[in-house]
Amino acid sequence: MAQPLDLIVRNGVVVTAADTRRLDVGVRDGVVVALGTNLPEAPVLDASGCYVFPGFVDPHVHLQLRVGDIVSTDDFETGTVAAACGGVTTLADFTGNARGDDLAEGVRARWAEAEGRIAVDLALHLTLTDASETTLAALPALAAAGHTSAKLYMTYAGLRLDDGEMLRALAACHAQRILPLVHAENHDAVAYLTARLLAAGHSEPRYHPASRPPLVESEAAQRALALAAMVDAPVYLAHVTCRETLAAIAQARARGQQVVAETCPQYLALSSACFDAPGFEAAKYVCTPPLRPAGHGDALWTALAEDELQIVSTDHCPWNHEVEKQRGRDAFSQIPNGLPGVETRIPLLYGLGVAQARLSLQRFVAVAASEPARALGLFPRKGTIAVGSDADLAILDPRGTTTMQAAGLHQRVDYTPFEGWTVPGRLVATVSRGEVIVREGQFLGRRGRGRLLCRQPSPWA
Ligand code: DUC
Ligand code: ZN
Repeated sequence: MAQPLDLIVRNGVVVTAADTRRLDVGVRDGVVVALGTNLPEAPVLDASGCYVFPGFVDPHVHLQLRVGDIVSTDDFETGTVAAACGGVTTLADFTGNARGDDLAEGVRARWAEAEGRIAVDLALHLTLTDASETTLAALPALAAAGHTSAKLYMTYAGLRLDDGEMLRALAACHAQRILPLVHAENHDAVAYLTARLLAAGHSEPRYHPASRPPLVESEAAQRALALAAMVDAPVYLAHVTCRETLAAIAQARARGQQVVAETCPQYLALSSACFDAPGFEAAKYVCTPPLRPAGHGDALWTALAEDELQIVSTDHCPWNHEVEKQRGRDAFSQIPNGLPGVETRIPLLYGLGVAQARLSLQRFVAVAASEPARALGLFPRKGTIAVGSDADLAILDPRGTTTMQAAGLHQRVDYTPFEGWTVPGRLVATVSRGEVIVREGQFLGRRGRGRLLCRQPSPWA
């Protein structure tokens, strides 16, 4: 006799990037083992009237990120609980090594911070803060151990690589099938424009976008793509915000390059008009690259729908407005960069994307689950609902609504940029490896239950 199931998610509409079907999902030992309509008796999670999506994957977050003497406010515990409450069952964060540090030790140290605390599964991108022979020599063993992606910054003192280092890093990643995620902004241009604004007395938060205009991003993106072409390497472009970068991506693809491109809800849903907020309120919207004038967001929605952009991550990097953001009272350049969003990505993307007919259900699943899992080298274990996949599920009731308020969210930060917004759709449950970890907004799981994910190379690497 077949072994009993541990759980059946019954009467829902199962949505993957490929199709939409009315099916029950049978789970045993944390894995999907059956999809059908006549599954044997087992404990039931009723999904009548709801969509059953794959657990969502956020491939770009910064939990307890140290920047100088401050640390982003969500730690591995609060950030992963917030993620779970936002329908997310897999996160990818970054190692925190500085230039010259041992990369393997960087993984070990970051994992030591996360272990025993994470509520959902976690991948770690390597951070390549230099491209020395010693650092690059560590890549084969790390790739073999399942760390198959790396972050390359073109800006930020202490993190950034110059063009020669970019070339060496891109080539070394390519040789090991490590997918390089690139933060593309022209470092020297940011420094020049920032100094010029401050010298002119323009120190308020509303000058932040002018210090990093679209050309700062698109010039660096174009350069990263040109450098990658020289060593035949693929590129994952992080947080694309503007039409100019979309054009650079199209140009690279037209010459045959492999480019994976990501944007974030803040660039889809907000604009630089947020900087009209009075006084220091505007500091809430300081992230890099910055929010863009209205119009860019529409172009990003279209690019997502048409597969010019593949992924929506959050770049979740929360700082309290009343505490850390205050460091920039005298100069916008001192405001810590970053917005919270790990808990609000899926409600926003469903409510503004699917419900407003900007994204099909399939495309929604693709950009928020399947393609991020593919980039991480985790598909089809994560990012879809199929026999053999981890039983990671997010159940959403399209008849409900979600109102976003900082006070009601699990993110540990004193604001949300989406305060008071109400969107169609309501997450009703999150299942991680067969365990119902969220029900009606209540986290029911155990902190520490999350696992560090060892990954295959991405098919895009
Ligand atoms: N920009 C980054 O590059 N990292 C974290 C937050 C942000 O806004
Ligand atoms: Zn980031």
